Amino acid sequence: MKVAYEKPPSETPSEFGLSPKEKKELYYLLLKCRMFDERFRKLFRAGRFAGTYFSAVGQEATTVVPSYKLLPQDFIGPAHRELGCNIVRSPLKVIAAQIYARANSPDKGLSHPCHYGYKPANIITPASTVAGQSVLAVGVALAYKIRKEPYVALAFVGEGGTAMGPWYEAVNFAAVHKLPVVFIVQNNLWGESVPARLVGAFEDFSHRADGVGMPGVSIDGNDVLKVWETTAPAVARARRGEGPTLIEMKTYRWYGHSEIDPADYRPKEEVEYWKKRDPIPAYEKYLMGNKKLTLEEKKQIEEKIDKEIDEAVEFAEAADYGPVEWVLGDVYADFKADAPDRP
Ligand SMILES: Cc1ncc(C[n+]2csc(CCOP(=O)(O)OP(=O)(O)O)c2C)c(N)n1
Repeated sequence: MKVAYEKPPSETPSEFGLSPKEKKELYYLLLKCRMFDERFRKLFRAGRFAGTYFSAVGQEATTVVPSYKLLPQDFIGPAHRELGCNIVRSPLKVIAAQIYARANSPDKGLSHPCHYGYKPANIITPASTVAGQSVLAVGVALAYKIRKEPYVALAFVGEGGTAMGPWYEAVNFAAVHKLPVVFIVQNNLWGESVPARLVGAFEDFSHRADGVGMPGVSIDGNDVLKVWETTAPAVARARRGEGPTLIEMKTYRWYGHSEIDPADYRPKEEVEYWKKRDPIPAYEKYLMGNKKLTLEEKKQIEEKIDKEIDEAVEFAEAADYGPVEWVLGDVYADFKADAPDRP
């Protein structure tokens, strides 16, 4: 992995230092994201829910870390691989119900699996149209600016999505109007089976920022502390009204585009290379080396997460599907079939 374009953030990292307790909490969230993801891959393969499943294993740091310590009023515009944002801000049972497409999901079970959104967490259900969420995030940021509210929107997209016209329009508009947005581009080298080199004629996707007059930076998206030290200043800058930032995070998805994709278009060596750069053991090693985490604590955290996942799966599996009228109810005015209480 080459990062040719790394620029220092505008503030010194120490201003945004995490306490030992917060560092441990971040570890818990990263591990929860990984364990939930691996469990749901298995559940899909066991036929426990339909459709497909979009795993984000390997990319956890790029979503969990930027979502950590945001204000509740801050907004997140995720795409289909942003499980980590939801792990930080939404109850697991809500996420599980969405994947299972059950009536108690926030989207009434009507969206595609892994299109997680949860209004109380200020996370919008992503549009299936790639990059659509970046347009929405910019709209929300514009509202924050007009209302003079000190809140920030995070807009996530894959490197593939940055080739979309609407994404460019969103980034350009945010730069012109100095909107409080942080654009996070997760460059995992592949958009379905299309390699990054066929999407942008450069090594670093942060160059996309150059043409719109926005600061852009490329970083190792598998380095937990680096992600924090880059994202936190960008969020603070947006909150101060100084405008948007684009952060390219270089990372990798370990598995296929979704669970129905064997991903045999990728060289084995590439997969192995990135698996050795797993963000979670590297962070764990850092914590243990600095005596901020013990093996015993790690075991306790794993047991706690396992239990939380069991409960979320039970919640989803105990629920029904919504009636078919709900499909029409959200399209035609004549079909008024609103869902009952949802989580
Ligand atoms: C406009 C549009 N074109 C194609 C698709 C199908 N599609 C869904 S995700 C995806 C790949 C997106 O790649 P990237 O933005 O790099 O994100 P990643 O899947 O790698 O996380 C494609 C082609 C879509 N949903 N919308």
